[in-house]
Amino acid sequence: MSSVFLSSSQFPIFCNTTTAVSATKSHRFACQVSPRMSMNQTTPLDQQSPNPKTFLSTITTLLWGKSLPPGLLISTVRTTWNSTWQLMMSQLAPSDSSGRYTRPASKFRLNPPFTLQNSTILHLYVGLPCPWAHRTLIVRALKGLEDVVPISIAGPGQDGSWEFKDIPISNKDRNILVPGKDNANGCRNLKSVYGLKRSGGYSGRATVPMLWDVEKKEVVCNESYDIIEFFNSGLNGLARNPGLDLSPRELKGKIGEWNGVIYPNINNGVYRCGFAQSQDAYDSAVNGLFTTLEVVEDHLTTSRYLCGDTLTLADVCLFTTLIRFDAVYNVLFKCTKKKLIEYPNLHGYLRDIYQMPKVAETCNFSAIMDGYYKVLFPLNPGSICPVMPSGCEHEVLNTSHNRESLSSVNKTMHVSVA
Ligand SMILES: N[C@@H](CCC(=O)N[C@@H](CS)C(=O)NCC(=O)O)C(=O)O
Repeated sequence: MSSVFLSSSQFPIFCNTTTAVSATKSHRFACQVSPRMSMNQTTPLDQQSPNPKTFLSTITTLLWGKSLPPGLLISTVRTTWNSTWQLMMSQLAPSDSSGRYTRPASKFRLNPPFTLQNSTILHLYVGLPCPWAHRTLIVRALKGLEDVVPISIAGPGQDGSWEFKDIPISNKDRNILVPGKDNANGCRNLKSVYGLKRSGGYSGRATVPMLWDVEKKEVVCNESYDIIEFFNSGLNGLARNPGLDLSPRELKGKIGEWNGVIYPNINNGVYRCGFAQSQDAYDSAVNGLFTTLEVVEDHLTTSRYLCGDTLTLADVCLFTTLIRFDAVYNVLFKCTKKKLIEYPNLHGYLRDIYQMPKVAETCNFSAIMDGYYKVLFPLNPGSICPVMPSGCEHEVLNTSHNRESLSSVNKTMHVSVA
């Protein structure tokens, strides 16, 4: 690569052998030099998006007086990028001293359990990419709580925070949930909703899912597991499907055991891979993840769901990670040892749950992919969203799973559809 100064009277811009740029006060042009294009061919610079290569070259030329030799350029950029990356990651994903991701605890817990009063009006705030919020959408749908707990669906904003947008109804696919406006408070973003809290104020992370008390203007809870337990058993007087119990007394022990394995190694395990800030931290996370997936794959050979014939809250929690696995975690979070589609039992189990009435409507793959690839900037600086793996298409997820045969009593989930 060689550098060329076009003219001392012009603003000196470094050009390599394939790109030449000149700029004068009155007229700015970019010349793309390629074997098929002569130096005389010009394109107005204003019509072009900024070329980061040229930008970098300009900076180095201004600071250094000439272009940096490639080796020095790479090591300078690597050092700068690395420090910036560490800084961004420490904001995005707090870690311990060995670079292991440590998920911040939820601030508002349902402990002791929330008691409904006659005047209570609940509202649920969610975001479609979020696996934790997805849990609450599934339990709400299975229990038939759509009228009792209306929702507002936020989308990720440019800075990664949750925002509301009024999407015209004509653009909405009616069979699938899409982001929209704040139907309870009319706020433009979730931070403002948290800010409306009457008692004590709040300046912490504005996370989804968040259950809101409309009358009292209070955050009821922002911990997904508390919310799904509450939806399962706390609103039966109002639910359309009160008979469905996703946490029956006799299975509570087993559910707890599975959650104790699945949460650290799979649900949070994928984040521990993606947000690892050292090789050791990644190695131990990825090892824990795939060892646990093998254990579950093995278990599902003879068991239809995690705790036997009955779908439970543990399955809901596992499902929302599995449904994102091939589209997001396998690629963006470096969970690369295997794709989910390579596990026949786990993939059949995924399809079994996906095909339950009302579950597919909660899975918006474009929103999921956009949310992760465009927002987690430090992991994907170019924001390029890859093509969706064919295994994640609705048609594939709708193929038969044949897992009914594993049920000792041939149970089919009964979910009343509105
Ligand atoms: N432990 C929480 C985790 C919730 C959470 O981390 N939500 C993320 C989206 S996946 C969020 O809203 N992050 C926004 C932020 O941290 O500012 C739960 O299970 O509900």
